[in-house]
Amino acid sequence: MLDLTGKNALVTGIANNRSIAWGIAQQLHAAGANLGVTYLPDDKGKMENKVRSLVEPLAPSLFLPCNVQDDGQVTATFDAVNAAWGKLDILIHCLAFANRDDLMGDFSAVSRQGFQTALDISAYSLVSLARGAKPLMTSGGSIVTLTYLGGVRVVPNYNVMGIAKAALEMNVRYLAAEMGPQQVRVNGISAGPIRTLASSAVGGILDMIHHVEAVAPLRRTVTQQEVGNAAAFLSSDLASGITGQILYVDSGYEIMGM
Ligand code: NAD
Ligand code: 0WE
Repeated sequence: MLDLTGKNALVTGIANNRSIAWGIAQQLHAAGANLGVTYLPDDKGKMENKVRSLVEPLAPSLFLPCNVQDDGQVTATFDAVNAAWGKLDILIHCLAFANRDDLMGDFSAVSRQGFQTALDISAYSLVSLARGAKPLMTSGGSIVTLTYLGGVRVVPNYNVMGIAKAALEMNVRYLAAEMGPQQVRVNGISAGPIRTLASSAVGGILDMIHHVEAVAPLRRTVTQQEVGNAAAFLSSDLASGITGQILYVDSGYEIMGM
């Protein structure tokens, strides 16, 4: 049985009720985990209020602002985890960002600044969050991040995000090798396209979803709940022998060549 009772789980990347991180948080909660939630703070506190009321039914024991571009906020997040829990078992990294203009047109048009922003928020953040989590994962642990096929193959318009996901997936392997001796496992889930805040802002996402529905072995897209179930599995002792892997939760789309 999938049992996460007694485990402390920190979930990043919840923006609204369509977020993949929200699907993951619900499954971790259902499996009995004690939750901490971080959100991306904005000037007016709108995101804070929205996420706070969304996650209320899951009764998180920590609710913290964490903009991963701010090292101070990352440090403060793990200081708060240490103070409240003393130990961390599960870290969910479920965030990404590139400038909208860089997700259309010629890939080669990306600026140095745009490249740095995408790689900073979408890839380096796994390194900084893992570094913060490492000393708190004193009885082993599990780190799970979200990636996409566009980091392995060319997907039109995914552009600089593809390079960021390639870096993210390599981060998974280097972090898994480093943290394995202390029984911290690091894995990625490569999800098929799902309608979320991030993906809906992208032109043509519906066409991509229809393409998956037509050609993927399961002839449908995946849900946030299905990704959440895979994340709960990877976070649990059922996956105790699995580290450094990318698990495709994509209705089988990745295996197809035609
Ligand atoms: P989403 O918009 O719900 O989540 C993206 C999150 O990133 C938001 O919560 C946002 O607040 C957060 N974020 C952005 N910049 C940040 C920063 N500087 N600091 C902290 N947080 C920041 O969209 P989603 O689709 O649920 O995306 C979650 C993850 O899933 C991303 O890594 C994305 O690449 C990945 N993914 C999405 C799909 C898809 O089709 N939706 C498919 C595969 C992988
Ligand atoms: O990782 C993602 C989404 C990443 C994303 C989306 C946005 C839109 C709004 C990162 N940054 C931004 N910045 C914004 O301003 N996905 C896997 C979903 C996605 O995005 C695509 C896709 C798919 C699938 C972009 C182009 C092509 C396909």
